Amino acid sequence: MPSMNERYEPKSIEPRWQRRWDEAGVFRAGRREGAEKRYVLEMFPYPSGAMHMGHARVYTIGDALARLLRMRGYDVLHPMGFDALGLPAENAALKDGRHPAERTRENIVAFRQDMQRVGFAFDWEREFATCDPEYYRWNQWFFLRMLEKGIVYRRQGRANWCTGCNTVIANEQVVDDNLCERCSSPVVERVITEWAFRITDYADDLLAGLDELRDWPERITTMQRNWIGRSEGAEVDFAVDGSAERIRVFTTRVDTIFGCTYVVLAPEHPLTARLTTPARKADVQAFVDRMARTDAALRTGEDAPKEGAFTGAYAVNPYSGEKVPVWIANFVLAGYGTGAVMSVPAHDQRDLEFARKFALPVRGVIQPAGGPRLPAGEALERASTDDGVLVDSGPFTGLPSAEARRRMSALAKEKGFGEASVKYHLRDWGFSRQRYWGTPIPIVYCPEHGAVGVPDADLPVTLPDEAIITGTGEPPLAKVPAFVNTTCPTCGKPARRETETMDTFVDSSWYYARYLSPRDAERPFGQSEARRWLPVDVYVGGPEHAVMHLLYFRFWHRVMQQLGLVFEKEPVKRLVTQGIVNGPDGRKMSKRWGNVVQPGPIVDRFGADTMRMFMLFAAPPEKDIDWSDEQVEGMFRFLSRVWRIFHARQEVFLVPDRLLADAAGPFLELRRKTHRTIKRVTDGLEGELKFNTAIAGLMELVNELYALEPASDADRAAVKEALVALATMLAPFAPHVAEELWHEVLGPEVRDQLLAEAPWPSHDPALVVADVVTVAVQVNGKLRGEIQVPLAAGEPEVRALAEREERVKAHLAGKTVRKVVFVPRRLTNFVVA
Ligand code: ANZ
Repeated sequence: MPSMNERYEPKSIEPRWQRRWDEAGVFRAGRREGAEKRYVLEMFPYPSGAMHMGHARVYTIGDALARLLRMRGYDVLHPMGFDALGLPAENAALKDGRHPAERTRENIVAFRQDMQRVGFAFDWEREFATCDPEYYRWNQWFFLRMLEKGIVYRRQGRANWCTGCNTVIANEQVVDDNLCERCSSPVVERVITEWAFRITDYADDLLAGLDELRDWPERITTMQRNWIGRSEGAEVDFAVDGSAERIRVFTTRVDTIFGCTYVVLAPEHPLTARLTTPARKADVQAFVDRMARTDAALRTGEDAPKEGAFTGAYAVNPYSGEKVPVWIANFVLAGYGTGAVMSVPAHDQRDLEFARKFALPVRGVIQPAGGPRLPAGEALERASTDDGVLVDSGPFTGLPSAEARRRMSALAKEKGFGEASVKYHLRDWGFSRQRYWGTPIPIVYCPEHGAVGVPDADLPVTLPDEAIITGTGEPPLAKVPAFVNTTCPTCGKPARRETETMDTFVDSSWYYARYLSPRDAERPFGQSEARRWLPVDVYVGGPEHAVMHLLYFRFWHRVMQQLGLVFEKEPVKRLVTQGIVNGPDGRKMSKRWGNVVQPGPIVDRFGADTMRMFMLFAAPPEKDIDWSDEQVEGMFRFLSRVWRIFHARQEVFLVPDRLLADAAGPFLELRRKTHRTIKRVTDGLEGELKFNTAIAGLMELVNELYALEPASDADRAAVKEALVALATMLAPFAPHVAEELWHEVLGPEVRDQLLAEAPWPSHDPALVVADVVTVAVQVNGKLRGEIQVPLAAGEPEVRALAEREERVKAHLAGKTVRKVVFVPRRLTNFVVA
């Protein structure tokens, strides 16, 4: 008789199985060659001091899925690494003077330990950190390939300068009210030279790809679509009255041009100074200066009051010949379109607000189809922005908007004053950073040869150990002469190294591919590995990455495809964005609210399995959850209850399975319950990730088990079947206790095996049907038998069962069935010759 420990003690169980899994290497990918692959990935962490609840949740979700898929027979790749470069380590170094490398290494050790204690099934042999020179050398290698292809270039431009981090940051890192996403300091515009990726060349392709991403949350693809912001429109030239200058505007609504009553330039527009009449100079200059000090987001926000100044100049509408005044205004940006707009206050709300403020005329020219007549301009309360039919629009009057846009663009082209045009809100990705803790950009500046790429053979260009971290905005690398002074790869004469480093979003743009061959010293990753493992099947991470990382890595994947390294366009088939773990008070966990719960102490107190079960049971992956001590305790009680039912039923462990066939009455019902639970749990898991309903199903099964007291060996066999199914299905969620109980119940049968790679159970369809009916079976109209069939059974199923009936068989023997008359739930009649 087996003898189980009476109490559930996770502390004595969890480390033991973690060791066993590790020794057996069960989580190593590539051990099931013939099997289909699945690549499950979670966004890798920035290794700050310790793992927090957000991490614990995302890795628990990915882990449950990876474990499930392994049990379902796939060859699973589930790797982990560290996104280790970046500003936080450098900012911390500024405070306490410790070297970022040292701090990062320490953090990684601590973080890895935290993860291992939760029992995540990672293939740790593939681990790397992006601060390893053996990783970032490939960032440099990619940079050089992209330089060759013209995808990387040096530009002079306006960049977002974070006044806190003292570095350039990407557009995507500027959040509401022009603050730095990371440190919340104000962001200002600065003119700088920088390196940039031509991501805009990929705008259309990135957009088109979104249509194929059917397994991404629509919210994310919509955000990407808006971020790329493709606008179809037209560019049209307005001649400046009395001058040879032309103002080119970009509009998406050229059909409204007969309603244009003024033209607006961005204050920074090069024509602003040239057009302004002497009388208006002082006013205009004052306005331009003020705008230079106001940030773009505040200027153009929908609620921002409309402000502007008249330049004194007039422009000529190329379609109507009408002269309209030229203004400058806060809401027109230099960086979008052509930096100039034709204003149609009747049909554009911003233009209307501006017109009201400065008493400019309002003239409606689009009659909404079927709507009430457009009021006169003076009476218009809100701009009417819908398409409709053109009125008062010269030769275009009467045309529908879309048709008018086509014809008007064609006319502009024909007459040479414009053309159809497509604009994007997406900007090229400036990735120069004036900081230390990043990938050095592999460029050497030679007085004779200019910017020369470092030869591949000299990679990696490693970060010097000596880190003079200034935080003042000058590149720290510029202060390390041993790094800066080098020779030109082309002529060998003295030259200087580039001292900027790469944005850390470069690191995360291709790390998923490095996991395929993390130790490869010849290439970023192997091609046969790419064929085997890519794309990532399921990627789990935070929705906050909708337009940064998740756009950049789609871009990078396309570049890798161009380089022949990968064989499909998209890096990730299915994206799962997990919700937040809030504090017990429903607010985001934060030191400020004092509501932070750390995973470490929870694991100490209740065990990793309880924490994992809580996370998975609280809500489906995409939903936010509130931490709840009561629910965590409830989960611990549930696992203890599971434990105790195994303990209470130890006598069933040794019963042979063949007795199952004899189970009857409530124990046949238990068998049905077991198989229905298998079906229910399985159905919602792989596809829909319904971990919470799966766990609910297991809870019901446990209740059922408590309600029954087995008396015969057939009863015991049914209980054993349920216990085995329970332990097996618990494995993805609470893997340690599941492994322990599975070994208890199956004992010598599974001695050297591990549940972590055991097959997932399958249900017996006959036991799953809810209800059965008795159906008469006739042969040539004579009753020859009665059979029990599932209520919902269709003809083929009933016929197959009927043909197996002994008496029916006898009457069919040697005859040909001409026809089968089938009445659902009533009868089946074989007409034979
Ligand atoms: C005239 C017009 C009439 C417009 C109308 C709209 C409605 P999206 O869709 O975002 O591409 N625009 C163009 N360049 C601009 C700039 N640099 N700064 C601010 N606004 C700019 O927006 C295109 C529309 O935004 C353009 O079409 C233009 O206003 C304005 F009934 O032209 B429209």
